[in-house]
Amino acid sequence: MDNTTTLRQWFDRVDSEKTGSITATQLKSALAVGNLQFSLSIVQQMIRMYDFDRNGTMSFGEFVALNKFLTKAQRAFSDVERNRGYLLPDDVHEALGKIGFSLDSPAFYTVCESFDQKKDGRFRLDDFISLCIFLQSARNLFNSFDTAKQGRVTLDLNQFVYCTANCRI
Ligand SMILES: [Ca+2]
Repeated sequence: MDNTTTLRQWFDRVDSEKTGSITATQLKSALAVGNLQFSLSIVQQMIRMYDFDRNGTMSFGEFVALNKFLTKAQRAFSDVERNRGYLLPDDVHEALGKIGFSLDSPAFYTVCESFDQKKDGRFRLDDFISLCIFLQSARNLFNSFDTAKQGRVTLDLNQFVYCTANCRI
């Protein structure tokens, strides 16, 4: 999906009640039709990331922004999947690098473990996208605390709880 007309048609189909915006449940089932299985909480996270007017649903403009991110993740996945249909952890590391995430080993392996849905060390496109959505939300949240742009934040317990609750998948 990379042209506006196709996106518009897709969006309008998903917006079955013609409200001009789509909900997390609608988005989840629409992605499932394309064989991408996401948990509702990941889909809610997708919406939160691009819900610029903070109304809890996704307008077409917000959806275009989300789609741009999804396309980027999808390209990184395709670049390294070598027609197997899945990524191994090393490939995940390489693909994440392509979209600008460089994690150290403890962070990387912890994230991999959380998003390896079937616990078989294989990351399908939906696993990989979920992982990217999580990392992007974590980065956005981190940046919102790192106002001095020092790559480091100090949190009190309330802020820490706020962060973990926000990133919980
Ligand atoms: Ca919105």
